[in-house]
Amino acid sequence: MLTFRTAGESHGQALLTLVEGLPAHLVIDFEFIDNELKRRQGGFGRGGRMKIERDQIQLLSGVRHGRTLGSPIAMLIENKDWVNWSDIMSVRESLEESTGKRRLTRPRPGHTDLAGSLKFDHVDARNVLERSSARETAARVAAGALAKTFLKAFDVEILSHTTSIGEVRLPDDLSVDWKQLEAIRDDDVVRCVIPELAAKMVDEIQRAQRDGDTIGGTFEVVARGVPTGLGSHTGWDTRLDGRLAQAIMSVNAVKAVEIGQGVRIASRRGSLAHDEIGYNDRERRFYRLTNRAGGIEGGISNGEEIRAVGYLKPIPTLKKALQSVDMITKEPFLAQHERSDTCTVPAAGVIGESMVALVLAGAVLEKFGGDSMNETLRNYHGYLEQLRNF
Ligand code: EPS
Repeated sequence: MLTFRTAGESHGQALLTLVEGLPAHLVIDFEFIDNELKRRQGGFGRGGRMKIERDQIQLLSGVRHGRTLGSPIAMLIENKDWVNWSDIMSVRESLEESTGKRRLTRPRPGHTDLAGSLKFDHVDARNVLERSSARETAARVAAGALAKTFLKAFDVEILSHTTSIGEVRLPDDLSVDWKQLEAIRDDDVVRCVIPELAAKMVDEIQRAQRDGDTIGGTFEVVARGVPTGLGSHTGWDTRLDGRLAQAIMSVNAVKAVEIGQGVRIASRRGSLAHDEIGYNDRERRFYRLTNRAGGIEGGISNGEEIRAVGYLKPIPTLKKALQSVDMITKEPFLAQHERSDTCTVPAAGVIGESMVALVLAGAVLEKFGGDSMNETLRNYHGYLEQLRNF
């Protein structure tokens, strides 16, 4: 079973990721992992923090001479900003003066501040927000990069693009193809495939910035090369669509997930909602004339591209603060403002890719098993032969 865990506070010393269950002999591409981290750091609308951080992994265990050992893999990403917070975020008991600094007692509506403080009995919401911060997603992307590396051995590739920022959106019926996704440059500021819309998206973010406001949007993750048969209809928690939805929904600020055209087909008739079936004699495989289902039927991958859309709310740290109540005095106040981003949709697409990669890599290992890459690949190729002979 593939599992991963992260640890670390946003302004603590470092972020950590522990990945368990990858087979032995997977060749690690260190540059690829760092490049994935860099992709996540980009995007128009990020705040001052991204000028400080230069995310890179230190791989600490589970790999020897560039290959996985089959043992737990530990990775560390330094928080460069920590030097400015080492007293405030000290793990040891600290001076009264530094514990009081950067205290947050006026919770931001839409943030974890209040619910988390009440639940964990903290009078300083910093004890909550430091972990709920989207900084944690850097550690997820490191794990996701390993999952992507693993999937590549099975010819599965994953990319994403921005489908809307605020009111600026791609046409509903436009299906962006793989070539268009590949053409998005790593340093693209909004990661939208239509240049005129990309320019409007930048405007939309700038306007929000000027107003001291924030803005949300949507991204689509596409996985190609996924074999038929990942996930299962046999249990509520084995369904691949449900697992993907949970994984994408867990990305900070994501409030809804759509598989394929799931939201859009809810208002259509059945005759315009499903994907008709064809058979390719030469390749000896079934295929679909359309892909409204986003590559999953009955919770099982059907061999078409897997497509999932994440919907992000505008992030809740606003310069133009909303009404709140001080947690200690109970007096009404405007919520506290922290340095933050205006828009994180382009970065969220990269994080979405990682979450999809982790779910798919887990589903591949569940189906094909194996302790070494040779064993997993042998089982996989045997299964492909079975499909061709069906
Ligand atoms: C975040 C607030 C900002 C973001 C941060 C997420 O950080 P800071 O409070 O240091 O300005 O930049 O995102 C990251 C650090 C990152 O790596 O994505 C928040 O409150 O969620």
